[in-house]
Amino acid sequence: MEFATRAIHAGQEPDPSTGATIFPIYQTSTYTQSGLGENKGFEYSRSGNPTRAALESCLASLESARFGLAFASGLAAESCILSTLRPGDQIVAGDDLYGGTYRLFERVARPLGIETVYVPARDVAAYAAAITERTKYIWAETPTNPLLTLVDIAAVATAAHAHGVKVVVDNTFASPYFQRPLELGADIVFHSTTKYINGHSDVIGGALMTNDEPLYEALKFYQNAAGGVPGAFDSWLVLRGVKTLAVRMRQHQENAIALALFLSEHPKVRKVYYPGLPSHPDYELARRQMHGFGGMVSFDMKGGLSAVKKVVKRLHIFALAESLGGIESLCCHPATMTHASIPAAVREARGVTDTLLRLSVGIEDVRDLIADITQALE
Ligand code: P1T
Repeated sequence: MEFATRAIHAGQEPDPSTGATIFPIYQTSTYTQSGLGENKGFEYSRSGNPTRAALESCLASLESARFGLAFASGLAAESCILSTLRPGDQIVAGDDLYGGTYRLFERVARPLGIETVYVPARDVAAYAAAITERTKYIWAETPTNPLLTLVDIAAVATAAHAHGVKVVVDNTFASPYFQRPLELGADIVFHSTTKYINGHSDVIGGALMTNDEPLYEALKFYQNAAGGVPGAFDSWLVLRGVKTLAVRMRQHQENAIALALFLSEHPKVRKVYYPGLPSHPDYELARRQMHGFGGMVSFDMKGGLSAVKKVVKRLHIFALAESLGGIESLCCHPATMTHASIPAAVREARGVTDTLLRLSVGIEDVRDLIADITQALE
């Protein structure tokens, strides 16, 4: 079955007891057992819940994976991956990352003896050169948040596997509609399902997918043992949201392309970051490794922070807000919002300047979006 069909049907047979076409919300913490050691596959909802299981099967199908695990947030999914590491282990990560991922590495993992080494995100040779006998994972966000840099997943995977290192890809920005990292050689792909997968800005969630059975068993153990699972209702909302992923992503992209082109010609804009622009340094890689360019556009404004403050105050349709990937358009100032947990000097050195704005381009009529930005920049 093709992607859009699987997004609607995978893991969701009609309910055998009632025929309900839409998968039910199994809002239960426990399951009555018919005898000692006799159950219908579920014992306690931290260990497993049918609604969550349907979501896990659906997301695994969309990422071309055999196994999927759902979590209460994207960071809970990331923490589960970190749980497989031990003191002394090392991660090599691209240097443009969501601020919360950086905080998890620096303020949770590092004090436990797990070190992260950062390399320029698009430099394949730098990942390979940073690998030591302590390296367990290469960790790549692609496209990156907020600068939309791409990591060549196939090339990084080849270099990593030559040293027995596994590759973790944060696929939140692209969504599986536009990019499937496991098909390119990654070992684990994860999402903040809060974003495009749910798509309606009403759930916090996460998921990870893999084809590596021993790794899946270890991750599933931590999902239950550490317990960062989503509730049945949130699982159901994500299952409902993901049904429209294909149509949403096509419209996000159409609107994003129009906005990126508009901003590229605007006199108050210094630089536009969008991998679908032929001027983007990763445009050729994007065409090779992705099936589209996505709905996120970042841009650097001329003038200083005061000009940025005025623009964000004047936006009407774009809400000034963290997060992304919902049907409504959002504008974020990474330096003071999503990436504020990165020390200013580190942030500036990576290009996340005070004049950078990040747009999550929604699926409203693009004429209204362009009009909103036009009046705000005037
Ligand atoms: O917020 P949570 O569901 O825990 O997911 C964390 C996360 C992980 N990876 C990426 C690429 C992300 O963008 C995020 C969350 N990001 C935002 C809230 C944001 O506005 O960038």
